[in-house]
Amino acid sequence: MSNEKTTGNSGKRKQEKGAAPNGDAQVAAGGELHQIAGGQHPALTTNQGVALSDNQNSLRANPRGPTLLEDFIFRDKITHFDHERIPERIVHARATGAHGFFELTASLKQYTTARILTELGEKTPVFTRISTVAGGAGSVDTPRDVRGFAVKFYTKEGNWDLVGNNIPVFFIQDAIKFPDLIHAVKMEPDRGFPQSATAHDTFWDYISLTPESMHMVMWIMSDRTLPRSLRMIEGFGVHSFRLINDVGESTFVKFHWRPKLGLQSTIWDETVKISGADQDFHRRDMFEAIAAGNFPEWEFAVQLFTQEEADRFPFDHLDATKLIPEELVPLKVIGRMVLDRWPNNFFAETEQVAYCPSHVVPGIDFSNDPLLQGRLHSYHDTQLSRLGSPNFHQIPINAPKCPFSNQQRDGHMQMEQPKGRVAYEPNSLSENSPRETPAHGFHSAAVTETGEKGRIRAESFADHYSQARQFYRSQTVYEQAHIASALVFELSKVEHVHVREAIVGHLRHIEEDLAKRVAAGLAFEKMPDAPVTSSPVQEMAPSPALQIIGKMKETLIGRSIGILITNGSDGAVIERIKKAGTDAGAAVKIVAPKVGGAKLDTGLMLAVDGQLAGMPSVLFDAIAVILSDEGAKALATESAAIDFVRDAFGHLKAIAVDNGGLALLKIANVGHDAGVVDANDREAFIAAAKTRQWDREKSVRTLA
Ligand code: HDE
Repeated sequence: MSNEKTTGNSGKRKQEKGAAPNGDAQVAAGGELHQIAGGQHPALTTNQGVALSDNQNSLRANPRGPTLLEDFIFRDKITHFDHERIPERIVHARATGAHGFFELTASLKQYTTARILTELGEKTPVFTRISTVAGGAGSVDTPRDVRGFAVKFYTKEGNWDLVGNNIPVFFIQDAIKFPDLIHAVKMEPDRGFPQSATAHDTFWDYISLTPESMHMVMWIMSDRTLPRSLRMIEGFGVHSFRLINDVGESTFVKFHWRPKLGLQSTIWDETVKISGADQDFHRRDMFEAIAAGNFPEWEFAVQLFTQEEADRFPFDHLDATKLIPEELVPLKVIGRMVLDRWPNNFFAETEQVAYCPSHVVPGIDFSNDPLLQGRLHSYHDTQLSRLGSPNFHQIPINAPKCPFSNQQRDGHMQMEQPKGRVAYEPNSLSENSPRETPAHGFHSAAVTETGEKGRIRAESFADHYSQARQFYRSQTVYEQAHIASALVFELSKVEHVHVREAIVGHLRHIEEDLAKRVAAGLAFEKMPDAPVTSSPVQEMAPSPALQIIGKMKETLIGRSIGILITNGSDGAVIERIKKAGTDAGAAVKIVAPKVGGAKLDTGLMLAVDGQLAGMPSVLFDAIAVILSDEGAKALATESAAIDFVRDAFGHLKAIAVDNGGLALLKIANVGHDAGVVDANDREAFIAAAKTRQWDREKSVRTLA
């Protein structure tokens, strides 16, 4: 058959040959390369390797007639397409992933045999996936939500998955409660909303009946759940694990990731607006950082402690609603992780990666934390239905990079072709089949377990409020106000008054003042009773390490500055601000009413990075507004320009202005404080841009 098929319109037909738009010849044959459009292109084939002569027209009985069932090329393509999606993760569906490496800088040889924790300077490849929890795969990057922080280390002794979160504690103490917690937070089943939000009745109803969640509630109502960038979050293994050394002794360990760029969060109103301006805010930020060679980096640290030390803690470390304050057990930094490569393919890697907390290597073991124990089952189980086969470990992103071999056989999508007649162990028929390695193989910690069998929660798990109080009291006044306001916001979305009251009742155990602020924010006429608790609240010393503001670094590295200009703006001032920002490490972007550019006072047409309506100030950490008088006048009736400056001020950002910029601020009724500086005082602008103007907040919004 000729390559020139009849479509009934020969002029259109030529255009539809999209693969060769310039009309170069395309003669396909399986597996061969062909010269098309000046490049070497492989032939387009079916999955059986048969070359396609036409990828634009299905086979029809006549040019305008029915499509034929015979068209195996159409069916090959469409059937595969119909099956492109796999079930998304029940939780943590939305994520950003990247490759990188882990490098050990201090050996833990005394504590463990795991080579990844003892071989100094070794670079171990990793794949890290950072996720939100509640939303579906297509949800926005910036809801108020916990971030998952999962790292797969491809060690020489097998894969080790550290599947943590950006918050060091969790909602519940026992894995059997997890399905209820998740059903409560996910969209309500009768109405199918809200997508990815805790601000609704079923979530707070469940929480009000689950006092063990109160410590986690303080964390999720803090700005920890509103990260400025995934590069600016901490990661925590949450549970206690064990390390086992060469003489079989075990030590408890908690794992921590600390971002090199410091911690930073956004303001709630800013977060809401970012969700509208850029639904992929975090994914894009990570993508652009890696593409620019600004590789995200974290320190890896451990808290090590013995059973005897644990026995003296004023809480049970096996309870995942508790953390070990850094002041009690200091962090020891032992390594770093750098993410330096974006995946080639989102589905193949970020979607198909399968983390399981049960993936550990010799020298690392589990504690008895009942939440961890449940997770050891759940993740492997979920991968079986998500990836559809017990052979998911053979998918390249999941396969160990060290040799692996056993007598497991067959199953869906088996990629391996084991040789020989032996598929069992022990055997005497094969010289070279895999055998146990008692000396170096995986050993569990030899611990003695005693006690009564039963569905019993340990008495040591009964204290639900002390660490919640410690967290709240450790925050700066600004952060406390954000927590109180977040509670008012969320509970204001709850329709059932008894649920609002029950939560405020719990807050009374945490901090009476917090309860009062929230009650006032909800316009309660009288304070609800606090629930009965069997465990008195303990006073624990405040831990400044629990703040965000205390851990924010005064730097512009990893941050961005937006300069708003119009026709007639002062080119020299723009250039100097841009240089000052770039020299300080910021990414500087120019925003103008038209994407094609703006004609400066010099007559030069300056290229811009974004159009005003599509690049609001919520996408920047600080702004400069450099306008001619006419420019300021023109923007006076432009709501995107008014919002640009008003939001920057409302989100406590530094603003540099020239005369035109100042005029716009006046039109927008934006105030003037230490964070609003003359564009010629670049030093003052850069200093103000490195932080947020916290004191300004009381002048721009009513906080609880
Ligand atoms: Fe998960 N969790 N989880 N979780 N979790 C999943 O596994 C589960 C918990 C965490 O990027 C699921 O592969 C149970 C704590 C992360 O692919 C599922 C319990 C922590 C990710 C599951 C918990 C986490 C998951 C869904 C209560 C912090 C995303 C898809 C005992 C330490 C990993 C999947 C990725 C994902 C179960 C609680 C972190 C259903 C039963 C605590 C980062 O298996």
